[in-house]
Amino acid sequence: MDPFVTFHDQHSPAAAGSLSQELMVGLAATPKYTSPKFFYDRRGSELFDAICEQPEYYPTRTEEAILRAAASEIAEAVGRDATLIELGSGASRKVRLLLEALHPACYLGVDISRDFLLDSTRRLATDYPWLEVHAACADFSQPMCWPEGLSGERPVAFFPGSSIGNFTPAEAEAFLVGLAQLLPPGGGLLIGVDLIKDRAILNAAYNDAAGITAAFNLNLLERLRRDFEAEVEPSRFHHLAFYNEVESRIEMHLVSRCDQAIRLAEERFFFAEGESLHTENSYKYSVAGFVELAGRAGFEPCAHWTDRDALFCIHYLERAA
Ligand code: AVJ
Repeated sequence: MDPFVTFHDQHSPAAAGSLSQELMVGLAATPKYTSPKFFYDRRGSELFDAICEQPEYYPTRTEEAILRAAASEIAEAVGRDATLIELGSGASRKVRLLLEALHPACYLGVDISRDFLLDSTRRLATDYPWLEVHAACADFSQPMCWPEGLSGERPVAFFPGSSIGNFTPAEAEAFLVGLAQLLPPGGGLLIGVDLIKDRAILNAAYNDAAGITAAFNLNLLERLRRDFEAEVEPSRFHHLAFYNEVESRIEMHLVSRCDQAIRLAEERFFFAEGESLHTENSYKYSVAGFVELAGRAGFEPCAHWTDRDALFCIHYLERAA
């Protein structure tokens, strides 16, 4: 039997042209950059899942442990019959740790990776027959609106994995302002945020020994070839990731091994040997630092949960009236 998922397509194919435009703006900039959302084609989403299994990559297993340990407290804070909206739902694995305790009226998974989203929400609908499941293919880094027809008493956004760390603090604040506008007063935000910690732990997490993070980073170039018909040779770049203590962020780069050009559409972009393409930032926050940022965006802190080693934090906040 085909499990029932209501699909909302908010990511029009017309956006493909503007995606390629967006790539070209970053490639023409100094220093060169691309948005981390370009990592997540099907292969990229699979590689990201593999990163989460690496022993050095503590965020996923730590957040899952917190969710497991705090599920009933989280449920108490959030309340039953919510409309649970997961942003960047990916494999929809983490939400499973909450569904029994939370018993939401409805689940909406939002992700930019269409096939991946459909597969994972279908599995969810199969495993939780009592749950009304929706899927929205959307780029939530852009203004969006909730699709029609979601049941539930109160929308609660679930934004796990410290995905918020991909934004600069100013962007994160603007993003939360936009999110607050999508929520009624009293609407909730359950958000996972990676904590500032010893740099050795951070550097190891983004330089796993098995080379999965490197493959994830380099897949961006494979993807430029596959989906954007770029001329680029991924083996002419190498993975670089390090903690920038001043900015409280991990930076990921693809560093050119030689002087070369890559071609996208009709444009050529020149890289000197050693020049980098900045592919990702992953900001880290203190508990107080994040509460302050969310407060400026109109969210009031209700509760937060961390692990014993203070590696990761889950905050529950409510939109101020
Ligand atoms: C999905 C953005 C939270 O920053 O840790 C993991 C992505 N990049 N390893 C992170 C990522 C390299 C991840 N986020």
